[in-house]
Amino acid sequence: MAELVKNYIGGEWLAARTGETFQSINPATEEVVADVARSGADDVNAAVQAAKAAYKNWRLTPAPRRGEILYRVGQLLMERKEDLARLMVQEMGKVIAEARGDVQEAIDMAFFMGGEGRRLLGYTAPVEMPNKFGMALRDSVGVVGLITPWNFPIAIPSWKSLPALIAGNCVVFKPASDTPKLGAEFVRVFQDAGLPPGVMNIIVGPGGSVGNALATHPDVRVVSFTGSTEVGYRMYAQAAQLGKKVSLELGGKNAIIVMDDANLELAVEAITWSAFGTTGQRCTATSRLIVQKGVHRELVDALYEKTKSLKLGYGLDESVQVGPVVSRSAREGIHEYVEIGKNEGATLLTGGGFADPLDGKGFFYLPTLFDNVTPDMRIAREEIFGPVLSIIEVETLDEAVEVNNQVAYGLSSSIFTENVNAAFRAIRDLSTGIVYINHGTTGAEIQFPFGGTRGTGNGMREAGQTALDSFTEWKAVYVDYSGRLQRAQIDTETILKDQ
Ligand code: UN1
Repeated sequence: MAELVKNYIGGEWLAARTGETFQSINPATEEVVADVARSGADDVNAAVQAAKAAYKNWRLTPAPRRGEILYRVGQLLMERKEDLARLMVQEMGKVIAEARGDVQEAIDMAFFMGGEGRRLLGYTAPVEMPNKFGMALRDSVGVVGLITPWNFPIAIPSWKSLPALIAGNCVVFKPASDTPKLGAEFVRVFQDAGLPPGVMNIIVGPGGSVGNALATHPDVRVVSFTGSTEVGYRMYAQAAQLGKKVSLELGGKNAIIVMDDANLELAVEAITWSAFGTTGQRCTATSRLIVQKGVHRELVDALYEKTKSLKLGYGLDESVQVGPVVSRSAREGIHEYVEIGKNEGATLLTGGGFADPLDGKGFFYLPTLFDNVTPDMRIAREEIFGPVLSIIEVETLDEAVEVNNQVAYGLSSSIFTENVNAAFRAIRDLSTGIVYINHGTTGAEIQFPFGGTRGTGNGMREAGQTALDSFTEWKAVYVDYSGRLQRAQIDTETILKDQ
């Protein structure tokens, strides 16, 4: 039996109370990466109780001290970067260079949020009365539940846990069932960095039982979820009944617009990277290419050649550019969309089927290009989460923007143009949470807000200082040092006269 991935509750690694296990599978080799505790609601409850108990001291620990622990987390992540990256390739399939980038994102976030330990800025403002002082402070909220996906198994947990912890909250973290070992190794970093027991807990297991129990637990004040729109909105509705704050990062249907005046060589590089990097399994991946008529043919020809040249295989091989998709069922879901695209009348240029670079092993799918896609087709509207790019031709910038904006999601968008006026119009009019000029739709940096409009979320943002909004509540404080009753809005004039 492989090593068992356990829960970390109150500073102890424990098997699930159910006694059951499941397996984490390498999507390239189909080997077992780990046996994993199949936890349930009782484990979640134990973790929430441990977090609640630890909160008493953690909220009172000065934020700069909390920040020092986060700096140690950053340091340990740096030391373990290569090991974590290799495990990531094995557990979810992304190629090694990208896996290193995933860990790097967490390192960046650890140092950024460590610095927040000496900021967590509030503000003061003048008040109406003499001898009175007013200030607004960020306050911790208590126990927060973090539910994360498999596609950024270290980065996304870092976006959620680090701001939550620096603000003085305690965490119960549920990693995706496809990447539980990475989740556990991430938490081990906090343990080794000296985070007090109970402040950070992990429960591994299926979304249906563990995720649900966490999102509906009465003692969990905030739920931060990244995953599918369907699950996210269901969770949002349940949490609303219980008065919880919810932060959602859901689907995307991101587009790159290429104008006639674009640098096409650059555009081809960027499109290929954004569409097929991480095998198209990023929320920010490019799944639509909106191309102006004049360069359609030339761009598609170049893109075709580039797409055909991509090397598929096991991501531990540094020369491999595209790894497998995460699971057998994910591959089937992608293939269903390809069939839908063909039935809708789109032109399949290349790809459209399983790939087999490892001779019968692994869940590989060929990078796929569909041309002559119209905006109403399902492959142009629905998130596929795989290496499938739909190409849509337009006549003008206005039409391109309209096509971009008419999908249900609004995470990331991009335009390639050498015309500064067109670029600024696009910045103004593209209705996504992230906009790129002359760069693909992926590659957000941690110091800026990350998130999207419409069906991509619920108006919250991760990363940057904005991340603190999810994990804090404002406390307004008034200090009256006049020694008398000064009624706001009422006594203003008389009190000033008495001065
Ligand atoms: C995601 O796909 O959910 O901007 C996160 C990017 C990465 C993060 C993606 N920094 O593509």
